[in-house]
Amino acid sequence: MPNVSMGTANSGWRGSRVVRYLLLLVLALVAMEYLFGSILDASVLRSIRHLHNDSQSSFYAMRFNWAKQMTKTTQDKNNEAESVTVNKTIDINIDNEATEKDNTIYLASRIEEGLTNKTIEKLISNTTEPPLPLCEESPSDLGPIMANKTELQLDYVETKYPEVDPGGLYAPPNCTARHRVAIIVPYRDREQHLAVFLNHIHPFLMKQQIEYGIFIVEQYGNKAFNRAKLMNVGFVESQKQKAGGWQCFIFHDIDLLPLDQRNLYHCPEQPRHMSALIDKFHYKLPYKDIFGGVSAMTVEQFTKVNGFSNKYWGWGGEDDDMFRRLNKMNYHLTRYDDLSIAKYAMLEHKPSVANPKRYQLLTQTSKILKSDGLSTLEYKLVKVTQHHLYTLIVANIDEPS
Ligand code: NGS
Repeated sequence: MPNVSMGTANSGWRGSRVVRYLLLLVLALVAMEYLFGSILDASVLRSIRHLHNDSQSSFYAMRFNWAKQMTKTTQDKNNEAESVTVNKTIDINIDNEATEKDNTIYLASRIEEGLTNKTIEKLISNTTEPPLPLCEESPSDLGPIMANKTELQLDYVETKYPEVDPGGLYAPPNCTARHRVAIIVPYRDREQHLAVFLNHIHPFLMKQQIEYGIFIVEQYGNKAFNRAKLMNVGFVESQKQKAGGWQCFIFHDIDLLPLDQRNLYHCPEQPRHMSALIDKFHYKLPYKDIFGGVSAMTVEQFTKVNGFSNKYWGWGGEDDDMFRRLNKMNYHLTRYDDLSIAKYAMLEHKPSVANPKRYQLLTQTSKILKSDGLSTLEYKLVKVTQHHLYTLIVANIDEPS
């Protein structure tokens, strides 16, 4: 009997011990779950917080830009050029500290796992601040500036202007820009000019509080230079790079540096010739109808005239051809009333080889306008690369088109 009672007492004691162990186990599980959950949450939050936060970090701008590029690339996986763009931007990112690298890997792996565009957009849209006020049409502190023509190393210039996003893209940080402007620069073998041009043009444009991108369009191969066809390529390719597209195009020789910030890089109602007065020509307009050097056209104006002619190989005439196209389509060339605003400095270079056919071509402009230009443009895109201060578009334009 005592054994029985002892047994009963023992089993009662054992029973309550089991209950206590069970309780402890449950508590431990709850604690582990709590901790485990927190760890998981924290890792996700750390990555997302990186997208949301940290406005002091200049890396933020790059990452944000990269995420935007990712969105774009997932929309068009067949476009090799855009993939190149993304790779380049990732290269820039992975130079940064380890945690940022982890976050890049995290985001990249999520994208590989098949994260949809929508989800990425959601991550991005969560970062969107309330809309900023509109920028001023013409900021009040603009005025004449000097041009530094001294030789510079491109690598050095590329280390300047951290406020510019990869690809030479910029939007004012404190206001919403009124103008979205693509600067199209035809290019070949002028690295010296490129460095001086970028060093001058970025601070000049930032001061005007516009949203802009610098597109250097390089001719591949050895055929005679075709400035006008490169402009057409720049127009088409830069539009592909910009969600919603650019509204205004400034076609810009690389050897011209604007000397007055009041020379606004916008597109007025009629096409504007910007580079009226150049130091090399003693600040005198060479002739009334000149449309070369730097000129501004809206998307509508440029497409209505079917872009530039593709037929001008070698120096001269292609800008006069554009002048005729504009007249033919009932546009008229404009300049600033106060011409002193339109002053430029020209960088030294060897004279280019003139196109002997240019005068003959000019006699045909109005007849062939519709069958020569954007509508018949043919080229092979060699590559598109985002450098810090510019997007480089290399194109083989050898096809006669
Ligand atoms: C004209 C050219 C234009 C050129 C302008 C100024 O003679 O293409 O000179 O050139 N027209 C013809 O040759 C038909 S500049 O001295 O600024 O390089 O833009």
